[in-house]
Amino acid sequence: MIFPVYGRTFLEKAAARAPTNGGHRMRQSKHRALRDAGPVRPAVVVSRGRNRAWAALEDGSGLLLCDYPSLAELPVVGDSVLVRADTGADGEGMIVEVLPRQRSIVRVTAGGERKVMAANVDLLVIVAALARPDLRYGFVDRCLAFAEHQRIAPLVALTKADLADAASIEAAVELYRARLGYDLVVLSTVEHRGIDLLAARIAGCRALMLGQSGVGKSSLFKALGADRGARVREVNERTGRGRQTTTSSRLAYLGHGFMIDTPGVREFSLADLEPGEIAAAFRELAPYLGRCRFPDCRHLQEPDCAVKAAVEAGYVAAVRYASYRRALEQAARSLLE
Ligand SMILES: Nc1nc2c(ncn2[C@@H]2O[C@H](COP(=O)(O)OP(=O)(O)OP(=O)(O)O)[C@@H](O)[C@H]2O)c(=O)[nH]1
Ligand SMILES: [Mg+2]
Ligand SMILES: [Zn+2]
Repeated sequence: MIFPVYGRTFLEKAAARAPTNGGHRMRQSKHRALRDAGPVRPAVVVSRGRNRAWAALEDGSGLLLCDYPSLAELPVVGDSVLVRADTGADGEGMIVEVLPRQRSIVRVTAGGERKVMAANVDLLVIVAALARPDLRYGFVDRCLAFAEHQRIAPLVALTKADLADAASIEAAVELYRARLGYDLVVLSTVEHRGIDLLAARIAGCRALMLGQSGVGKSSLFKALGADRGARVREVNERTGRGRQTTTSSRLAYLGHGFMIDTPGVREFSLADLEPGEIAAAFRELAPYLGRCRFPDCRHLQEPDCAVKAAVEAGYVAAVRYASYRRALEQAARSLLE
């Protein structure tokens, strides 16, 4: 069965067009009735549209399409909530409370806008294609720095291995796994490569996939079988370009954990971080920080910079240092805008 997430029902549309606010009054009284009636039940937000959210009841008994008229803050995917089910048993309900978040993933866009992407996530799966589009080290490095700063475990998931040559796969694996010690998996949904490894790695985790559009997040979601149980689907998954682009986040339970598929992000900036925090989030720079001539050294043009010396000596990879510089520039730019 497919439930529309964004699509307003015909009745809602008709009510919105009607000259009286009868529909509005009807919903108000429904909200009052729901607030006062029945026990509250724990649930998790699995998808959210503009005015309503899908919540999966924690006892596994199903999904409810919920209003949230009395909440000061919008619920986000991954939120643990308390809901009241509609007594009409038509699969509708109301979120009456969002339980305290253990953590929220706040993304700052290149324009400096803050977006809460998800709540209660403990594993950030950084998805990047090895080819088509080419691997963007800068993007991966900013996501890794974000994970370090937020103290969320990262996992680098490199997709489309079937389209990449062995040398470029080897270069990425050498850098991230061997040199920097990050968890990494090389994947191809076409060749079913690495999927079991990924499944084992995320088992029991509350994982969120982060990556640019078209890198293969939804394909992984599907390969993991996450879309099988997920009855929440978007209405217009298929865009005019004939490509399937995810337009809202959705969560699926996988055993004891969950996985969240997200819409592709165009940019990912570290605008919330001070320059010193950005340097500290590049883990291999740690031995050199505090050893420059100037205590507030940004490791750019300054003389006697221990970081630049380490890059020149080959102790720090040039591609990572380039990512660091770009992250600094980009963060400064989005603060100005
Ligand atoms: N050759 C190859 N193609 C892949 C692989 N994974 C995904 N693709 C293709 O890449 C395209 C984009 O895949 P999606 O899974 O929709 O990408 P996405 O990251 O979910 O994109 P957005 O929803 O826009 O963020 C599709 O045409 C997929 O068939 C892979 O491992 N190998
Ligand atoms: Mg997608
Ligand atoms: Zn320095």
